[in-house]
Amino acid sequence: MAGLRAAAQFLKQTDNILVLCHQFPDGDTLGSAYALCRALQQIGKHAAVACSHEPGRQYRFLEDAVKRESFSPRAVVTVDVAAPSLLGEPILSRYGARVDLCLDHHASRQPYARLTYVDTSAAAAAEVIYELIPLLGAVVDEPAAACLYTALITDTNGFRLPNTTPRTMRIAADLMERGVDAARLNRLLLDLKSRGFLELERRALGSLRYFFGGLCAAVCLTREMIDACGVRDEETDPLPALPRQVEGVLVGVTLREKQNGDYRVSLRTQSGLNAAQICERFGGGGHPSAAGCTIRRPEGADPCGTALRRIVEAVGDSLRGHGIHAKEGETQ
Ligand SMILES: [Mn+2]
Repeated sequence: MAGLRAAAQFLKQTDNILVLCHQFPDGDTLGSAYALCRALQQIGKHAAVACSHEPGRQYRFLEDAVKRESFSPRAVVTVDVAAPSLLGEPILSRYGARVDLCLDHHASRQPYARLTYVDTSAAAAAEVIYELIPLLGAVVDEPAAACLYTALITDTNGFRLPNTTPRTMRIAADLMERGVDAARLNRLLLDLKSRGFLELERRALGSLRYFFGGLCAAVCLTREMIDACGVRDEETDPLPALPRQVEGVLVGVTLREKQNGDYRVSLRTQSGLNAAQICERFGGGGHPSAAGCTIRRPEGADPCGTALRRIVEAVGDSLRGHGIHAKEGETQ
């Protein structure tokens, strides 16, 4: 909390504050940034939010929480940004080297700001912002509460992930008491799918394959599939959750062809199998149960199959490393 008080003190003493989100912004970085920006405007500061990429359509309502202001920033704050590179372009070149304050909840991170406050026990950066707002002398009113609630359900996937704590639930309850329509936001942000996305999901399921007697499930999204459904790359983010939903699956693999022919691999694991360790073999990384890596332009007539074979081999090693001896190869 001492660090958070220092952060509040810094913000109270400055003005023309620019709040930065990470690239390909999700509900946490956006909701946290807009809630903070609103609180700053409430105490009479000039404040604005900036991001390298346009927010998805479902997040557009967050922008209504703040007045649009333009100024040349005197202070630069990041929320939910674990490393400057995650700011993306053009924000990285413009502000990456002059971040005054970093507010975050990521455990693996590099220090890059003059002042940093990180709470790794927070399920979302929004929990940090929720505690910061009263220290600024501002109040969490209904629009700010909606921003923070959006952030919470994004990073906890609707309070389903293990990062959800009693504190997360207490904050959510308080946000509801401040006027948040939780059911409406849950539907808007967790349930609603575009027809294009649903079609892509259908095709992804069509590509579903099982390995090791069903302990590993994999789906492959080719460029052709993604483009045919008219879905933007960042809209495919929820798909890696799909293969792991299957009963008995310990490792879910999702391959997605990028514009340049590389394959982005997303791994989701259960039962202590380390997804990050598997991805590190291919130069990637992440969390123990969710990680990613890139397979550079796999060769052959079936590049996705080639990429998948390499990943499945690594998954097999990981299973054996855990003393799990499953049937080799593909299964029905
Ligand atoms: Mn976050």
